[in-house]
Amino acid sequence: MQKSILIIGACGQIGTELTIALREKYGAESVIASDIREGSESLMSSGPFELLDATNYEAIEDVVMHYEIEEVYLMAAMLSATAEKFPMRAWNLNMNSLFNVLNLAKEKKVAKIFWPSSIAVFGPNTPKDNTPQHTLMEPSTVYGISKQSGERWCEYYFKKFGVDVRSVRYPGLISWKTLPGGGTTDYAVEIYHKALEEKNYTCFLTKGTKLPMMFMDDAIRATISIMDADGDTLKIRSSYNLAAMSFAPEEIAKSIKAHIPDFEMSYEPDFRQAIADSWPSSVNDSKATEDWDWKPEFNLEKTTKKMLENLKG
Ligand code: AKB
Repeated sequence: MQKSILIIGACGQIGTELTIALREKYGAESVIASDIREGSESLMSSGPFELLDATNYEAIEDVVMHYEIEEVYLMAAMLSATAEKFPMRAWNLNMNSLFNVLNLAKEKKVAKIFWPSSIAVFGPNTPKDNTPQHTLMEPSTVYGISKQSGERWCEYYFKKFGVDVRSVRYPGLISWKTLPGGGTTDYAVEIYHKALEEKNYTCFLTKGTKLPMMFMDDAIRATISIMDADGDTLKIRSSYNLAAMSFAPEEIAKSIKAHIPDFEMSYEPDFRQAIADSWPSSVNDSKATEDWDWKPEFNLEKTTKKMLENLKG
């Protein structure tokens, strides 16, 4: 099936792999990658690219009209750790970019939107284990507040204006093609690079900090499958809980040690510890399974094997 897709924030950790996956599915010329900066050679050479500021409504509108875009994936955002350093910049980027695409859909200039939320919508008063879809939230980080507000706005635009917006709450994402930037769960990617390069890693979270995580292939599959789902089956238009595995730093270290026996890890927790402590240890994603058949494929062992194989090259 042919359709015209715009990815905003295509050069980041998720955007890079999403662009490649969508180009494989719909054809390179149908998927327009865009970002405020250019991305990897493989992304730039695999199809059309536009330099685009996600906070500039007119610029997005021009690209949408030029390519007759039907679907927008808005992947541009400032993540949790950086957002604590630049609260107003984070708020402006995360909220204005969302309003831009919601308003384009409200004006019927695009038909469907994907917008990512995060486990950061939960806060210190949320039940920590097997966190339900609907529960007390009260996020205590700038990033979490922006994602929680974004969820409310998505649901509002769906109910009030019929905007077809779809969303999942990503856990920490582990990938080898592109490094993450500015998140609290980034340690779970850095650790593989350091294990191969230096055989040791100093973790910025302490032992026992168990967080929900997911391998990128699962995240991309979830993203494409919620966008492919029949809209009538999607009962949640804020954002779906999404889960695959949960682990603490010492558990990922152990899984790496099974492949690199002399790998050592030490702990030097910094300001990101407080962010991690405010998030759930595991989330319940049964609504995603019920409504659009979500099922993860990667556990920690499979993820470690894939990461080390691919990073070794
Ligand atoms: C972060 O750590 O900020 C992100 C997230 C969990 O949304 N990876």
